[in-house]
Amino acid sequence: MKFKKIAALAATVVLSVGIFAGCGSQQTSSSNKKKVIGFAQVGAESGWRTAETTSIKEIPKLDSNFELKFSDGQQKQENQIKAIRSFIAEKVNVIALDPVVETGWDTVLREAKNAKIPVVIVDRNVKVSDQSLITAFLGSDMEEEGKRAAKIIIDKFGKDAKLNIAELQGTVGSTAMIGRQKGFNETIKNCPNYKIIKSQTGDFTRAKGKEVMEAFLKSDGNNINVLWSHNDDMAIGAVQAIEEYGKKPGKDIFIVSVDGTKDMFKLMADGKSNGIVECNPLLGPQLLDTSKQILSGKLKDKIVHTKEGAFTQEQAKKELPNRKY
Ligand code: GZL
Repeated sequence: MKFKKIAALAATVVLSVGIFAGCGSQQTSSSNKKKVIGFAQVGAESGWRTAETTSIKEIPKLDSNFELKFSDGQQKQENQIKAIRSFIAEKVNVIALDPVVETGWDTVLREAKNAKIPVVIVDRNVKVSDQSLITAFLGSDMEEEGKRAAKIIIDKFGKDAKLNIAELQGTVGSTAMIGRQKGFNETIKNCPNYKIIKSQTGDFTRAKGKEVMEAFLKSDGNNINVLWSHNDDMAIGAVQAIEEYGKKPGKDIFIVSVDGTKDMFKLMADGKSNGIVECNPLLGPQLLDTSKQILSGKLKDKIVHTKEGAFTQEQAKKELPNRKY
């Protein structure tokens, strides 16, 4: 009888240790479990975008406690919304969104909030009815970029010059397009003879930028003094169109664009462009840092703007070797 009691007691002890250890191991494994960031990217429309994707995909190399789930939205909002819903279903720790356009996000971001998943808006911004849907924003001041682009033109020609400007707009409804256009137009208000005679979207791509510039040149080629392009890729397409039209880009037509890609710096070093406003795509480290702060409950700043510069043709050759994207 005594032996049986001891055996039963021993079995109970083993079982409870096992369960505890199991819990403990679950506890340990969950604390060792990697943190997952789900990133809903705009697409792959430009050199800038590719550089941003590369930078964010490198997060797990910067910190092996983090894993990245990536979705390419192919420049369609419905794809990005689907991606966010799948991240919610997969119970990621943080959702990062680079929104193709500013509006139409309230419903899906409320679903993320109800699932208690923090959302970090990266690069472009969103317009939502309830700011609590967004935990943090990190990216550029796009209005400032537009102002800097206008300033390069004013510094070159003076505010009293008579200038006809052709504008290649970015993706309609995106923060980059809205902000840059606003900043540029506000700055040239003080230049009574600056006229935007052509303005159309090239959707941030080289192909569309070339196509739209061809149409501008066909209808008014001899009257365009300046090309203002919301990004480098459309300007690169436009340079091809200008050359095929028989004019000299950077000489017959003064060209200013935004991003600061290597390809654009090469064109500017060759004298085919005149000004570049930098927009930093290397947001991976900042997204990792912001995610860590959020997950440890110590978010420092809800809004973080990236630091950027502006460059003219004279600076191109010297700056080109420094370009990281
Ligand atoms: C700007 C970014 C823009 C780039 C383009 O922050 O969203 O989108 O300027 C890219 O090159 O397509």
